[in-house]
Amino acid sequence: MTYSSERVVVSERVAAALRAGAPVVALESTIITHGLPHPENVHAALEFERTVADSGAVPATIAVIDGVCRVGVDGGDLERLAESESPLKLSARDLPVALARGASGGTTVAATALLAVRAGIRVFATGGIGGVHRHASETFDESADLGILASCPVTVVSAGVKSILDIRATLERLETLSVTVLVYGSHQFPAFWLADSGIPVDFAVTSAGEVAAIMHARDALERESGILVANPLPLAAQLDPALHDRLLADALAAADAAAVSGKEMTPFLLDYMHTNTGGRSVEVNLEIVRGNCRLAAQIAAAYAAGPAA
Ligand code: PSU
Ligand code: MN
Repeated sequence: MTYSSERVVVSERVAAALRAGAPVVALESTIITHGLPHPENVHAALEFERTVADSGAVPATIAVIDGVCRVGVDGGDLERLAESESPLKLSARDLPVALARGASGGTTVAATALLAVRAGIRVFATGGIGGVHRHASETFDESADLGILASCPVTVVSAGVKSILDIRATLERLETLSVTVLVYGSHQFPAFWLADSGIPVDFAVTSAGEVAAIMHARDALERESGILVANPLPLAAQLDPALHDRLLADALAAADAAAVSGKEMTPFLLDYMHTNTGGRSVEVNLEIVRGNCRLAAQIAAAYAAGPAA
């Protein structure tokens, strides 16, 4: 069933696809407003939608525009959001405030997952989800993405989490929160720009159909928990590990020196990495999201075909 009100509006195209039981893939928008530099973000927003469409599913980019949650933002609004000077970063707890104030902003994985499920969308593609930050034992800085994934029956396709985070702690929290973790084509959890974080996981999957079968099994158990599908980029496409390690150390030191904290932390570290790799990390980032869009579309199609008899 599609959900629509003055506050949450599902676009005609997305609503029609959902009514027809056709595959739909949600896309987040904080990656556009805070995850990628301008002007690559403008092209990226439209390109991710095209990649999903070319792979056989209907894209539904989710964002808040003038106090309305849009499930399926139109191209003009998306460009306007990507070009805005100081856009808001809206996680789940920020949505009520943005709506009441008529504000616009990019929705994080947490906020996007909530709105996607509310609209009846079960598959979601992004670059990397948020997670547990380094030194979280002192700062308590853990993304709301993890808690929301625990309570939303959505399958998120991401390249794991970025190495700016504490990947091991993030996986521990995902276990505690009972989020199912699958790695596509490998037993090693990826580290976003790098194909392998060095941390093994229990379950590798090798096809979209296998993920869909796991989603249907979760439904049969009447569980409302999310599934994380980590999709490593091909080894040949990864960022040079030596460059990666050097930049990461510099980025963390810069964040420390600038006393960055809270919701500014993720955008600060990403921006540092992007501006100091001469665009190379942005290219890798874009390639990762394209791959995740393709896999998410295949999973959505397999899931829409229904449980195997
Ligand atoms: N990780 C990335 N790129 C991103 C984000 C995370 O590699 O753009 C964004 C996502 O929208 C994610 C959010 O949901 O940052 C997490 O922010 P926080 O850690 O403040 O919850
Ligand atoms: Mn945080």
